[in-house]
Amino acid sequence: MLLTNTRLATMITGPDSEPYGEIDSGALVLSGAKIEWAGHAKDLPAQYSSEEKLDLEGRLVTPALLDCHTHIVHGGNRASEFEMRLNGASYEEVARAGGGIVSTVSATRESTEEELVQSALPRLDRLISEGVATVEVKSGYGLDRETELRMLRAARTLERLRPVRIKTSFLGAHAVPEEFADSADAYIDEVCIPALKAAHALGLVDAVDGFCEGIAFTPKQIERVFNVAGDLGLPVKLHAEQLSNTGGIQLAARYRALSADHIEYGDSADVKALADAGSVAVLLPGAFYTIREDHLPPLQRLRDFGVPLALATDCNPGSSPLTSLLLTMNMACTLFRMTPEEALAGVTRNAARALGLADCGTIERGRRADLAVWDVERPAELSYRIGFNPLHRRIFGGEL
Ligand code: DI6
Ligand code: FE
Repeated sequence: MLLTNTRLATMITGPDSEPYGEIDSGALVLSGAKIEWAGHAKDLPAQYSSEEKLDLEGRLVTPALLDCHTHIVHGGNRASEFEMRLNGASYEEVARAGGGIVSTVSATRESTEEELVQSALPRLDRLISEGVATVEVKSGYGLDRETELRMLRAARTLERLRPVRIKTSFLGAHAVPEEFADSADAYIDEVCIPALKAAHALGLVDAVDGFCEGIAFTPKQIERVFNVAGDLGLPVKLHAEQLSNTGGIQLAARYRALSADHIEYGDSADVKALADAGSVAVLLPGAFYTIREDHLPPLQRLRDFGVPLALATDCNPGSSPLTSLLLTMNMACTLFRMTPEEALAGVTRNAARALGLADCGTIERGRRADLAVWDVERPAELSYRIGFNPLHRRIFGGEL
């Protein structure tokens, strides 16, 4: 199929290329699930001119978006806790009313696999409606073997129910469950690691994640999980330096993590370690906004060291009940002062890299034909608007 009359933001950029790798009068040839040819319309090889044509009427085509950090599979929500807080309830009162992460763990444990799937679908559909083709989904609200596996199975099921690619991350080291209060080490050894091995044996795990933080796990505890990931041949990533600096980024870099995520409290040495490791920095402005954080991630340092920047929703019921990647891009520009070009690279090329995917995220020959067609004049509009969805159509694996 030949797509004509279009502008392409290829997102292949370098010192000599146009911003966004933009091609003004572009054409695209798709063959099966892949891009066969992309470039200036005037350079289109004659052999393709007899293909079935789709006139895009001058619209902008970008790579389809990727949400590379989500917790969209979970039970319940925390709206009542949100409301209690805004009515003046203290942290203790919220906790006594069963609030916080433990309430999501209880709700998830009480949910069947089918219920987890059904409650995740509307969130997934919101993402897809904005041109998303790949979504990473974490476990981490089960914190027991059975429920962690159920979350991951639900995540895999989503891929069968919608035209979308799902990448799973095992996040058993997300929080210490109540039954292991004060024995986080025992939780890691007796539950988290055996659950990871079981999930891997069932083919449910694409990567291993953890929450390295004062309120969660220490680098030493995460390291034990990462060692098992290494034995199983699984890549790692880490929630690091979100609320304080506990050495998570350094650990992630030592294990050549795909990404370090949040990283508001990362310092210069941390940024250098990420650069040396080739890891992606995944910034999550939805969580920054929701918890009203005021410590900005070290953006200029990350740029100076050439660390690839990705963006994601962090969609979760506590710190980021956000299901819009376009709004995420706007927040990254407004709150973090990222440029619209960085924001688009953050949900395409660099998000693919954060997931270890080499077959998508840019528009070029041989890549998957996962594309988004937008009713916009220029790519910056994708980041500029607040709560507006200009998607014209999405192409997934070459399918309109
Ligand atoms: N970082 C966060 O902000 C959330 N988890 C994490 O690893 C909080 C999750 C929740 O409150 O449900
Ligand atoms: Fe998260």
